[in-house]
Amino acid sequence: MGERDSHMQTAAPAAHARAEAAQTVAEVRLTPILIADPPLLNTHGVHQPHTPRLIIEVVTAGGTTGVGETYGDTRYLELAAPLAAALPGHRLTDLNGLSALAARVCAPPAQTSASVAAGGLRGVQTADKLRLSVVSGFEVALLDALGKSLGLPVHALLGGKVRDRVDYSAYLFYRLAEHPQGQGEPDAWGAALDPDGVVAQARRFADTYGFGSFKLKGGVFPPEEEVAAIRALAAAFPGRPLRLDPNGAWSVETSLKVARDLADVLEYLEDPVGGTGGMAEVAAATGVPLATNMCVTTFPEIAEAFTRGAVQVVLSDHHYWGGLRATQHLAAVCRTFGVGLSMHSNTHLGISLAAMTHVAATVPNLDYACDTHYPWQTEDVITRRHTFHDGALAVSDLPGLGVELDREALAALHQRWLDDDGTMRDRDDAAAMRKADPDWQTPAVPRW
Ligand code: GKR
Ligand code: MG
Repeated sequence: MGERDSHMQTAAPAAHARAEAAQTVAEVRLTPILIADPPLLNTHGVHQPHTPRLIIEVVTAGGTTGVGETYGDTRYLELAAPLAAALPGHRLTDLNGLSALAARVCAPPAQTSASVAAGGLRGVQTADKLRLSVVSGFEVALLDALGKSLGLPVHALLGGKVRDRVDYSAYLFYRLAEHPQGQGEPDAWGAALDPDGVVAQARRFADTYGFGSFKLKGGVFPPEEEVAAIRALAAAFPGRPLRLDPNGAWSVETSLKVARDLADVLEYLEDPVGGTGGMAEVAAATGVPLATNMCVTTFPEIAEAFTRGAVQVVLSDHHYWGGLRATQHLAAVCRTFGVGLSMHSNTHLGISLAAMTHVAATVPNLDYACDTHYPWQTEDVITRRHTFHDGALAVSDLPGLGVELDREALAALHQRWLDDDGTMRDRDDAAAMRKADPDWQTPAVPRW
């Protein structure tokens, strides 16, 4: 062996070791924040003026910072802290190891039983699901850092994009003009409490962002009023895909009546009734496709729902499914069973929207425009907000997620979290509603 060959043999592993060391996590920063949220109504109540999010930063030994975002309520922070403490020394590429590490270090939060706690707007909250929601924020931060250190966009790390644009849908809400008792800042949207208000809101969404499909958050008013609102949308936007989502507030009978009334205009009906059994009953008796982000929210829930034909569309959400790769796995299962795929959204900022867009770009069977709350969020922690054109976002080819943290904005929103007296650090739509109606309780289901 010549001198040059032997040098190459020792240099290559050395270069690899150096690259690997540079791609190792050196520090993790967790920043809980409170962001402004408008008075949007749902079947539980109304959004509070501020809502929590958690921003995760991982800094590598090579000095690269990756960012992630997830839910910021106390029970998520309690899980994120031990994972952040255990992460230094972890390789960015070891995403499988991240899940294993989280399973080891994240004890179930005190207020959630290891099995199943009360249902919410996003289905049951198991300890596993809470942990996965935290893991997903870290996975996104690791992928962002890895992409930045390699000069590759996150979609390339996920196998490559199959589309250059991702379509989003207008997320319409019944809403108040202002938060009860004058809390928070009023905005320019005004109230939307009837079909005219809903159509005016939809028009503004269509004119400003170009959205071509519309979802109305229902379960707020008696079903016949919500049917009238969907009818008004159908008349104002003929032929456009329409969806209605009462978050499981209806009985099987009511769900079937709404399905009959709106069969000619609905793209799908989302979680009309709570639980796989009820969804299966409704699905068996209507041709309107049923979508869910409530009864199929984890892998163990898939088998029963799919074999019973309870859902025709799953709304994936990388936060609670456990990350971007888990979303791809879910997509593969849906493809296998001929079940459609769309994307759910909860109040989120630009980091999560970037993550959603990257993974959505890699999924061949993304059959529907994705939900997003983003237009309702006027604050952000990234320097350049995302802009929708013709209802879609262009898929970024910049390294990582393609977003840059706005440190000043992050610090200000964190200060708001520090200053909060504890009332908004945990989302509580029923408590917010009690400011307007002191007797309000989260309604029992079925509500209608
Ligand atoms: O933000 O009020 C809301 C929504 O109801 C949200 O919490 C749901 O999780 O958007 C979600 C949904 O589609 O059910
Ligand atoms: Mg939903």
